[in-house]
Amino acid sequence: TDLPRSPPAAAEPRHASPAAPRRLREQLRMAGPLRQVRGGEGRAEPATGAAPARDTRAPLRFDYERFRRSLRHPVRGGRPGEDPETRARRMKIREMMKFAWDNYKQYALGKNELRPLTKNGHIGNMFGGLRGATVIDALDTLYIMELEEEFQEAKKWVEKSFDLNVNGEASLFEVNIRYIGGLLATYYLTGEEVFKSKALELGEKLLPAFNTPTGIPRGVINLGRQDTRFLFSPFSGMSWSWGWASAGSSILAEFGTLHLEFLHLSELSGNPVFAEKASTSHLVLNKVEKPQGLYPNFLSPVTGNWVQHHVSIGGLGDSFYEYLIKSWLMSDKKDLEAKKMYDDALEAIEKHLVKKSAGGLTYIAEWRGGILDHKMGHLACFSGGMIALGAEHSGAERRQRHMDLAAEITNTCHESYARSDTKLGPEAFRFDAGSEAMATRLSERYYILRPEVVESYLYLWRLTHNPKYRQWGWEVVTALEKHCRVEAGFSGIRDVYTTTPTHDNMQQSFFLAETLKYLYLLFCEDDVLSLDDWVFNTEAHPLPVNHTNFKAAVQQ
Ligand code: DMJ
Repeated sequence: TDLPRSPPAAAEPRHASPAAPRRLREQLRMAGPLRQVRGGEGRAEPATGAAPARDTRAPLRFDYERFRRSLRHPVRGGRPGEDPETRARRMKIREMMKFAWDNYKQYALGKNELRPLTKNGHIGNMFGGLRGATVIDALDTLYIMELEEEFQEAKKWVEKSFDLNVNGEASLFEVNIRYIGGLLATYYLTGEEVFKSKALELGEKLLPAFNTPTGIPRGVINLGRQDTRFLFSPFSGMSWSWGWASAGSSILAEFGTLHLEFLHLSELSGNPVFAEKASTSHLVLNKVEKPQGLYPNFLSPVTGNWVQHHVSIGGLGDSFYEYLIKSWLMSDKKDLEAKKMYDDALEAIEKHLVKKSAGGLTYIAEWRGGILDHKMGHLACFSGGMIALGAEHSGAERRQRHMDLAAEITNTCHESYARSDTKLGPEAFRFDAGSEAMATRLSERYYILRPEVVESYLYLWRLTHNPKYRQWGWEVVTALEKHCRVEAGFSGIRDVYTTTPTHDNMQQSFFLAETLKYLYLLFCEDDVLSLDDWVFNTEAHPLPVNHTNFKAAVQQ
């Protein structure tokens, strides 16, 4: 999701651990590191609840070599016999990545993003004093594209300059998906300890956000040192709800987008606390009544009840659904609870939100207390890929229905690009007042280098091999080159409906993490970062599927 920023609301006291997390902690203690927390065939514990012998063993030491041997496909590299055009297109995208990185390095290294028009850096206020968002977001893309020199530059910055000793209000969600996700992915890809230790250290700093009556975290966390002997800041480790979120609520797409990274933090540290914290939300969400089976976007971390009935598969809701299906996939299909939550949620979405326009375009509307808003955000366009990924693992009837739905939504998102003058899509498009897949409000005409549409192209390509997805991806490359490439990097544009757009002077870090990575992979063979071995977090950082090797490692 992408959220407006505003100063945190009044500080609230930290709360004692509630009952539900205590129960989880007990389950995890018995299950051992990265065993599935919830029910399903992966649970080996006897019904008696007797703790298995390995309960008392020393903390896990993650066996990286064993993990690498468990991968079913090589991580990167070209393959013999591929056609020259595909290779040339991939190399073009690699060149774009180098250009984006080189300019960031030259003008903004250590800042969070590059401002390509003014040739300086942007810090912003999303990351609580952390710096180098673009470095961390770019690391795995540089590695996968075999930009070795550039990868070494980024790594050097992490080793020498990435400072976690900061004191400021950060978005738990953004720090998790960009920093923790980027560091974890790079560790798994390279085995370099520095990425693992930084991820774990940062993960620890996020834990106080979960100190609420329900265990559902608040959205904003102060990253200051929590050791009171140092009196570093009176707000250190405290958390807040976003000032703009109604009645101190937490956001579905924020507290629901932690599982993938937090399970891996537990895996690598041997400490179940991360998995425990992230898993609490499923317990709470399974208890609360859902209007027509739908999940509203705002939930109180105090009562565990919904605060408002706004439902969206775009901003504020999006990656919650994504992490349900991906949690199941990452668990090697053992987290049956997450799979059921996903299946039920998608069924409700199909029933209440999926609509067809007069012109025959399928879209997913938003829902406000029972009233439909016939609008799709650019963010919602990730859902084509997600639904295709889920369809792949369904029974025959559902599989076909969901593959069709995924293809139709992806087609609609492509239309939102095709109907603009720049061939890039607007931030939101509507299906009302005679409008079809076009922005109707001036404030929704911008494009900020977002990845969701090419993300869906990648999944649809991998799952169908219909050449139109590569063709559509190439159209995006051409449009980016024409309208977003400036002298010193890539910039978002303020209006996709003019061929002489004004630039917004921002090279978003997710352009390097996601947009360019997904485009590159679209022109790779399927076994480069194979979906058999990896799941992409919502910032496109690949995290490994837990094949049986992890279990074997903890049993040694
Ligand atoms: C990224 O940070 C992630 O994809 C997130 O899930 C949504 N917003 C941006 C990209 O648009």
